[in-house]
Amino acid sequence: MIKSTDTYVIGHINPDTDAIASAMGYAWLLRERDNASVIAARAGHLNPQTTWVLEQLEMEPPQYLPDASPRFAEIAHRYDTATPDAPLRDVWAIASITGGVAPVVNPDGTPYGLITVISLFNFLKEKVGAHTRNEETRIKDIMDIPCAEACDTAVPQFQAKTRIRDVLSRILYEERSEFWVVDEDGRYQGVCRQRDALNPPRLNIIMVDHNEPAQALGALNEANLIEILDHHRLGNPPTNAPIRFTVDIVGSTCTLVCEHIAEAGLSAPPPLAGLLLAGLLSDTLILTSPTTTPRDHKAAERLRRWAFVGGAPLAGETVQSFGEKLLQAGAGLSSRTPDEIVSADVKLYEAGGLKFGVGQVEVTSLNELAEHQQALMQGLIHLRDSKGLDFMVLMVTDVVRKTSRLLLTDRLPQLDQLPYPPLEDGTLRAEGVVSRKKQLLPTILGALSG
Ligand SMILES: [Mn+2]
Repeated sequence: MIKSTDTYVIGHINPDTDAIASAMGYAWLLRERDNASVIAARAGHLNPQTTWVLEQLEMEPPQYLPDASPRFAEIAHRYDTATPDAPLRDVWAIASITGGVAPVVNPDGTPYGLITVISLFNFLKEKVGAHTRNEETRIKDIMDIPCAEACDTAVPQFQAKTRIRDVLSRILYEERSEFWVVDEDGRYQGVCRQRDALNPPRLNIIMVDHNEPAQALGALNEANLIEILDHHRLGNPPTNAPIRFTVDIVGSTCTLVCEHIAEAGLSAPPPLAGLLLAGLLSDTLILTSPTTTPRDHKAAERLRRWAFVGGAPLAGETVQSFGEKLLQAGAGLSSRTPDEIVSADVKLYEAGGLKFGVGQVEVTSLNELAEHQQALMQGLIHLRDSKGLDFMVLMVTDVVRKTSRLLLTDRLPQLDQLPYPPLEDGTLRAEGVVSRKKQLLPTILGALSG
């Protein structure tokens, strides 16, 4: 259950291993060091590499949080309930405590009706009459009547997981000011008040491994952004208050998390250390990508020491052996559909008046490209059209030979000056290019602005 009193550490959409691992690692550090109520989350589905590594380490994936818009669960008050045959005095007691509302719930858990100030007034009006001709009716007798008779049975119901803003206009135009909150089976979860729906509590969000709203979970502007920990180019949203902001030139966000853990005088438990090492080795292609810095080597050394101890899931591995299995687990064009491959690790950008996406897929040999090239191009065109982009690029990266080939949906004149020679099969040869953020993206941005 998503709760606004918690803080969520979350990586980018289309999460890769660094995004998942850094969120889990940083959430752990904040709990361990600060005793904070912090939970790791993910903004999308796991890729095959991350799935593989979590299985190896016997770890659960973080909680799925596709958007930050507050939901009814956030504002549901779980008031005490009565059954429809209970005497009115029972619900009167509840309503006296809650400020005029009492839920009447069927024995199967579904709502029967709400006792509200208005429903009570209407009920008394009926019993006593407009001209108090029944004024001798005693309160004691009224209190013996089953509460079902005093209920409003037409109160709208909202599911706990429904976003409040999606039905806000309905709530605003409704005469009533209290509503049911129910679960997926229509069972009582609580009562919400109109005033709470107008000003719901915001989720606290810490962004890791990204800082651009376009790469973030949905409705980021409906959350409190409280911190950013990242290693990408800047494109961060404005905030109302100062926030802790760390963007540094290292090969992975897991490197930054590892440094913070060490600075706190702590050591990550072996499975978490293995996961952080996986994020680091995945982003740096086992410390060979041009994004790799001495700090990444130092972090890998530290994580290796924590992760490969006797009795741990990765006992007996080396950085190289673990890294190779990891890259192998995410690689290949055969195990997924072309649509899955092109959308699994895609990032969207805007520059020079053009919207575009850059996807990346890893292979252990470029020989397998020819067989899948046409299908991948179809997948890229689908994605371009469904996202309303001007063009799509797919980086097919050979993680063994550390080089890439590029598939480009559109031969725009601006892209003619890219320094990658076209080959006979229509792909571009990007010799030695393995990093989207440090090599390919700056080159494309340069071409579009030039
Ligand atoms: Mn990263």
